Amino acid sequence: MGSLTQQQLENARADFLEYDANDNGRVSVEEFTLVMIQYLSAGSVESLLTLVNRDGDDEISWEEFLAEFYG
Ligand SMILES: [Ca+2]
Ligand SMILES: [Ca+2]
Repeated sequence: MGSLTQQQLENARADFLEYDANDNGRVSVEEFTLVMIQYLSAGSVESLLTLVNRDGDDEISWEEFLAEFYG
């Protein structure tokens, strides 16, 4: 994650915020699911969530997002 350029970080941040439907700066598991379910089956979304949401709480933190998609 330390090897990302400033531009990559900005792109990642923009991607992250696209999941944040209620604009509170955090992406809940529900928000993430609502986006992903448009592209993946329910089972695939669930599998993806177990990978991304490493600590198993009810939101995808910025760190979790970066680690999974840009790590
Ligand atoms: Ca949110
Ligand atoms: Ca989490």
